[in-house]
Amino acid sequence: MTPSPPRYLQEDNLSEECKKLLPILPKEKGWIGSYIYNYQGCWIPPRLLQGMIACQQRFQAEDSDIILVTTPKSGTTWLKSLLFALIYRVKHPIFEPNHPLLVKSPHVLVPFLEHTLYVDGQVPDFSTFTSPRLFATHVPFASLPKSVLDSKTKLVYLCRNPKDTFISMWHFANNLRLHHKDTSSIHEMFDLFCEGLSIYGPFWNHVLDYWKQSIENPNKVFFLMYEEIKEKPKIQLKRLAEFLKIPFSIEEENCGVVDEILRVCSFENLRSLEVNTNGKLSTGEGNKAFFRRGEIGDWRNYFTTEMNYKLNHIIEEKFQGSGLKFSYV
Ligand code: PAP
Repeated sequence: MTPSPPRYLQEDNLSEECKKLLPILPKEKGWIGSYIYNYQGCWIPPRLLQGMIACQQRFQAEDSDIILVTTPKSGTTWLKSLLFALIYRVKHPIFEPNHPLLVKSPHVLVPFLEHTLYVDGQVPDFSTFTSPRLFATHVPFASLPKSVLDSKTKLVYLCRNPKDTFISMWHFANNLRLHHKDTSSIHEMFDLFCEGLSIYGPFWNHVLDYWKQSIENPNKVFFLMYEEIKEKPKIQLKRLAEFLKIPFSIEEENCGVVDEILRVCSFENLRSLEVNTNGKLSTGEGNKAFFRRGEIGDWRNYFTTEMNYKLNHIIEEKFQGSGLKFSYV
């Protein structure tokens, strides 16, 4: 039996509101066969659009909430696990042999708002969430629920250099596309990415909007790159703890809490766990799809000189004057 694509990419049983909206939105073919629509400047498939709108209408942020915002394939799974371990380290000491991260996917422990909690227009049950509540989202700044902006909710933003982001997305899409009979080549997908046509894209707008917010409002938005965590994991984890106002104590540092969080959340450790090897998400994806290679610079194994030239040119054009610099490009 051919497995179905993940639930968030299916287009059946959409709400009446969403069905009415779709025909008036700009539409393009997505990477995986279904269409993506442009809403509030962001390219998004219908079911995620439904989730995004439901979330905008109904999500009531609390001052203590922490929301991880990422561009897809920038290391969301990694930062979800780091944040979970960091924030709940009193309730779940990292040395516990049955720590939740050892038995549950980071995507279950830190659910996406539009992608999981609101995707079918359901009313999420927040009663089981511990304060501070920790959520994730991929939505652009302009599409965040108003209550997130009006409250003291903190946003942790993560992106990754666009070349590795594209390669990671391309691999992920290839996995999903096995269920369709569509074989767009890397070049076709690359051209779409360059035109801004990627899920939650354009990539540059997503990154630049949060970058600007992190400069204007540094107590609200903490901006991180995948490469920065890879290069200096300990320093970045400690910065994150300080931003969230839960710094590590000297005792914790001396007892190796910081190192142990990094070890538990490392690619090698998470990938080898039973849950992340054989487990599946409720959306239908195998957890192992989120642990591919976990390295910087894999784009070098795939990019032609032309692709490199083209993306360099776009990076230069889109980010010039912003002060934002990607490394390893
Ligand atoms: P999502 O946005 O769909 O949730 P996300 O977790 O951002 O996916 O992307 C997965 C990428 O993070 C994969 O990158 P790759 O394709 O270049 O390999 C995955 O390997 C990487 N990744 C997952 N967990 C870790 C980790 N613990 N450390 C470093 N990289 C990781």
